[in-house]
Amino acid sequence: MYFYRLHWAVIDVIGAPFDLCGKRLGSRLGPAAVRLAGLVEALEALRLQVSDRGDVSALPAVESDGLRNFQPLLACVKELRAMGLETLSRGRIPVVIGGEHTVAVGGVGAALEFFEGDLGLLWIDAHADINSPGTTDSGNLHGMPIAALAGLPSGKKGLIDKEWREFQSALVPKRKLDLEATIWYGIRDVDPAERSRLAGCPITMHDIDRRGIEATVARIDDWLRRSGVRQLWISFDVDALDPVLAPGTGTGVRGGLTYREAHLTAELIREALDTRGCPYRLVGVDVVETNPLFDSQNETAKMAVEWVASLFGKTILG
Ligand SMILES: [Mn+2]
Repeated sequence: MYFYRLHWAVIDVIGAPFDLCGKRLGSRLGPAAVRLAGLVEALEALRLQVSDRGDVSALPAVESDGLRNFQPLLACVKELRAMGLETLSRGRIPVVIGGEHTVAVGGVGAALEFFEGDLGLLWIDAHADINSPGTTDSGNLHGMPIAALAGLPSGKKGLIDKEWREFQSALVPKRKLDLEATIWYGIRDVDPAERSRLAGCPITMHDIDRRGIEATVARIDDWLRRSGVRQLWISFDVDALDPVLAPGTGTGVRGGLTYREAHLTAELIREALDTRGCPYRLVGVDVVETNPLFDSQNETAKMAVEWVASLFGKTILG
């Protein structure tokens, strides 16, 4: 067991300007947009100590017969994983700015290793992101990060299978993501092959409409307590938000979270984390899929910054 003391209030911001495994290019500009929207300043205003570690390197696209742009992705997530491990070992909280959602495997993989698999994952997203190479329609790896983290097989043969295995062994050799400790939140565009894989706690937009945010976040808290994990990683894809509010993403799906719903979610998660005796703690965050090429006046990046500030304790009356 690691002796681990969390220096609450110390955050490492890490940019991952990678977008070669998605549908549209442009989220490589996400880290710059989110920084310009004031991420570091917003966290500092909450009296948190923040250090901006800069960006991991992003290689150019390559032609191959295997998974599309697999090599640049592998290089990016390996570097991110190493930085994530360093941040965690110093007792700090990594806040990773994407880039597309594949970059989440870097940070989540690092946390799985560091905490020896004792990790819950809250995946806030329009999509379930649990395709594997054998089930995907698009072939885009950005729809597969959860399958990779959970150690699901590729369902393919040859080079694609070899690369998929290489990807998984580079991320989490032993401690895979436990799908029973995975919570999806805000999903509304789920492929048929993905439905049977949603083992943990899938919360759709329908569930949120029906029960409301407060009851739904209580369910998340309950699920985490029952699953027994002591660490939580939150992966926030801005496409969870309604595209009317947050157009700056390449993967928008109508019918997402409103501004108030998104903030109430973050505020209530913070409340749960700050409740005396809460058995789990927040150890890492991703903010991904911000794509300024589709945005209007950087609104989506600003929204992302405000959301992260709410998650870290910003309230209306302070
Ligand atoms: Mn996603």
